[in-house]
Amino acid sequence: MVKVYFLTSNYHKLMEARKILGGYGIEVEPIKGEKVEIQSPSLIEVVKFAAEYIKDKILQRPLLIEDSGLFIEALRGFPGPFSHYVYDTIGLEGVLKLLKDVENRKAHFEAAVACLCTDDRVEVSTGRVYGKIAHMPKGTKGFGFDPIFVPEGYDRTFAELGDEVKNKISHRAKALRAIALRITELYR
Ligand code: ITT
Repeated sequence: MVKVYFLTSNYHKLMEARKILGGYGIEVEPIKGEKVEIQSPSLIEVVKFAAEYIKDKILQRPLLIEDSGLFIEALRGFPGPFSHYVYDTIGLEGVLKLLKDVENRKAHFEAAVACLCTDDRVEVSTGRVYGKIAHMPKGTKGFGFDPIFVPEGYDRTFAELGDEVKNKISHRAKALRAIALRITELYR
C-alpha cells in the first residue's frame, strides 16, 4: 500500500481524502506543519508556494497540501481564497445576507492539491464542482459551506447529501483523483 502524508489542520478534509484516496489503495497520514498561505486569487499559486516553503522543513514524501474555497458568481468570486476567514468571521448567515435579494445564486467550489514528490518536484491538480447557493442552511453533514451549497443535478445541499455523494462529485474528489493517478504511476 502506498502512503501519502497530508499537511492539513482540517479534520474533515483529512477524512474526505482518506475515503477518496483509499479507493486507489493509498493510505493518508496527517502531518503537522506550517501551511503558509499567500494572498492570491489563484489557489494553484497558493499551494505551489506552500509546497516550496515546506520542502526543507518536512521531509516525508509524497506530501500533499490542499487549498480550497467557495467562489460565488454574483460576488465576483468572493470569498474564494479567503473562504476560511469568511467562514470564521461572517459565517454562513453573513454570506446569505450578502446574497439577500440576489437572483443569481451560481457558485462553485474549487480545490487545488500540490503533491511534493520524492525528488522535490511539485505536481499540482485542481477540481471544481458547480452549483448554487441555497436560501437557508440545510443539513448537518460535512463542514464549512456545505449547508448552503447545492451541487448541480441535485436539489439538496452537500450537508444533506452526505459523504457518499460528495466524495463522488466534489472539487476535492476531482483534484485528489487526478493526484492519485499520478502517485500510482510514480510509486508503484
Ligand atoms: P488547511 O489549510 O489546514 O488544509 P483549512 O480549513 O484552513 O485547512 P483552506 O485554507 O483551504 O483550508 O480553507 C478552505 C475553506 O473553504 C474551509 O475552511 C471551508 O470553510 C471552505 N471549504 C473548502 N472546501 C469545502 C468543502 O468541501 N465543503 C465546505 N466548505 C469548504
